[in-house]
Amino acid sequence: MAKLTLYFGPGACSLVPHIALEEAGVAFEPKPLALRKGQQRSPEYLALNPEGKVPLLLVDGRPLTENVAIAVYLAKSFPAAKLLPMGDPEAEAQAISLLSWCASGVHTRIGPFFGPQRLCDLPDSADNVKKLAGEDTAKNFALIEKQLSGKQWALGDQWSIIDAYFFVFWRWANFLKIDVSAYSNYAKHAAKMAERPSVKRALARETEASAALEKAA
Ligand SMILES: N[C@@H](CCC(=O)N[C@@H](CS)C(=O)NCC(=O)O)C(=O)O
Repeated sequence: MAKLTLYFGPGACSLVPHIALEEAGVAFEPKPLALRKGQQRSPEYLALNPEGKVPLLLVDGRPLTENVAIAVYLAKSFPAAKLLPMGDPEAEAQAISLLSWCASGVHTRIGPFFGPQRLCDLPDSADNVKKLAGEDTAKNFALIEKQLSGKQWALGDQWSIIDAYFFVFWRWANFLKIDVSAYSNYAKHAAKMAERPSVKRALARETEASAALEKAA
C-alpha cells in the first residue's frame, strides 16, 4: 500500500480528504499547516504544491492536489469505503458532477468571505464583495437543501465524500455567521455528519493541530 501524507489546514477544505481517509480507515501521516501564518507559502511547501494551497496528498512522496482529484484517488484506492459510486458510468459521472460543483461552484463563492480583498482591492469594496458572495452562497445552499431533500445523504442512502464537502461549507457558514435558518435538510445533514465517528476523529485531530500551531512561534 502507498504511504499517504495529508497536508491540511485546520478547518479548511482539506477537511474533505481528511474525513475520507478516516472513513476509509487508512493509515496516513497528518501534516497540519497554519494557513493564517502563511505556512502554505513556505519554499518547502511550494516545492510540493506551487499553488500554495491545501489539501495536498503525497502518495509515496508524489504530490496530488485538488480536492476532486484526491477524492477520486481515494475512492478508487479504497473501494470498500464506498467514498464514491463505482461501476455504473452514469452514477460515477453524476457524483463527479456534484463534487466538481462543490469545488468550482460553491467553494469559490463562499471563499471570498475569508479574503474579499483578493477579489477586489478597490477602497471600501470588501462589503460589496461579501454581499455578492452571500447572494451566490444563498443560491448554492438552496441547491444543497434541494439535493438533500428526501435523502439520507447527498447521493441517497449511501454516504459519500460529497457529504464531507457539504459539511465543510456548513461549518464555514456557521463560523461566518451566515443565516442558515432556511435550510432544514442541510441542518439535519450536518447534525448527522457531526455524529459520524470518522468526522469526530478528523475534527479532533484538526482541533488539536490548530491549538499546537497557534502555540508554535
Ligand atoms: N481548488 C482547490 C482549492 C483549494 C483551496 O482554495 N484551499 C484553501 C483552503 S480552503 C487554501 O489552501 N488557502 C490558502 C491560500 O490561498 O493561501 C481544491 O479544491 O483543492
